[in-house]
Amino acid sequence: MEPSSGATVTTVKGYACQRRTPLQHHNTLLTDALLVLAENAEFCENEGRSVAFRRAGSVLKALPQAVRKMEDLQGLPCLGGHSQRVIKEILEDGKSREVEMMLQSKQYQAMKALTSIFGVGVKTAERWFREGLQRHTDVVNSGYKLNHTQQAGVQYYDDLNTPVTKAEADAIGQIVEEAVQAVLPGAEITLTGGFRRDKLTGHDVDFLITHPEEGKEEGLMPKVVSWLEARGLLLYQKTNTNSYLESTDGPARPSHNMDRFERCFSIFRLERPHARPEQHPQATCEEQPQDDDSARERRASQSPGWKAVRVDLVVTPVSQFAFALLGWTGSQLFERDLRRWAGQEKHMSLSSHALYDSKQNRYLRASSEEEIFAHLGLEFIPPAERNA
Ligand code: DCP
Ligand code: MG
Repeated sequence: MEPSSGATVTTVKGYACQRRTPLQHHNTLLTDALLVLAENAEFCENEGRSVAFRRAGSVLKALPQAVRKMEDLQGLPCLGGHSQRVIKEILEDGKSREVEMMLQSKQYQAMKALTSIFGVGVKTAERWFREGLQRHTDVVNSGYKLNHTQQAGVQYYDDLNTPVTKAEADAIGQIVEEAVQAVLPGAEITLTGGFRRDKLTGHDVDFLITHPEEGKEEGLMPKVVSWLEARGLLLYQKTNTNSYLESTDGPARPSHNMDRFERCFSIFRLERPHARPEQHPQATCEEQPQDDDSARERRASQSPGWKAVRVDLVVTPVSQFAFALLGWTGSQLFERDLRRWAGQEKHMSLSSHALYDSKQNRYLRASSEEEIFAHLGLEFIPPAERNA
């Protein structure tokens, strides 16, 4: 259909991995609303619907200008009827009633609060909500038995829900670098995730660790963890060895190295710059149970000399490094569409470990992200433009 006169016509490709999506864009009012709908669908365990709203939002992020009228949307991919209705309402009234109501709803608010506890997924949050819990403090007061991860989640709730800054990510990077060099000289660490896409803040800090000589990285994670623990730098850690075999990454499995992929989910104890004299973490833990508003205010006013920060560490053999780097840089939607593009358009299977070509029946090697994009027949998109 020809766009009516006056419409700004923009061509946008259908897969997020074919588009350049900068961090700053021109349609935040619309994308924030679509994100609420996506989150709500996720809380209802409707992944398809959630991805559909995320895709619609992602297309708007890639536009070079603000959408002003519905005609501006002509020819754009991934905009379903529901997304278009919401966009129309916002363009006309400045807001969407559906989204406003959702933001006000007890269920949305509770699901948002409960799933923001580290270690709590949608299923658990849903059960707790049905049982009357609405906030993380309700969980503390409920007397429910929490697993090790959830205990850390409620204990460090305030810190873990305070965005991590780039400066904090860099400070953590120095610590990880020191730990890694101490246990395996010559090993290399790389900051990935949102910070590699130039985000200014994140919910965690993601690192890849490798060694230029294949095999040297084996068994590295437990040593790094011990080094950090011996210095009191970890408040929590859960190390998965062999995560590749357990993963559901599908057929993109190289026939070797796969049991060497190690991952550590952790919470670092990061000293604040110019911190006041040492306060031991245990002292604060013991204060936690009486977590009412006054307790929280008291804690905030006597903020300890350290901050709890979520950190993900991944050890990868150098032969898989480029795949791990591409897979861990994100964004999540960019990754999802890379895998979808590989499967649907190229008959290939992409994971954070390898790229398998089903037509040639072989793995395609790569030592850089550029080579992987080339294998996939895609123009290279730099990390800062993968904010889909
Ligand atoms: N990733 C993925 N699928 C998952 C988990 C992670 O594709 N199930 C990839 C894409 C993410 C990257 O790993 O961008 C890092 O995961 P994070 O959850 O840390 O996401 P970000 O770093 O992008 O966001 P934030 O800044 O909130 O940490
Ligand atoms: Mg991250």
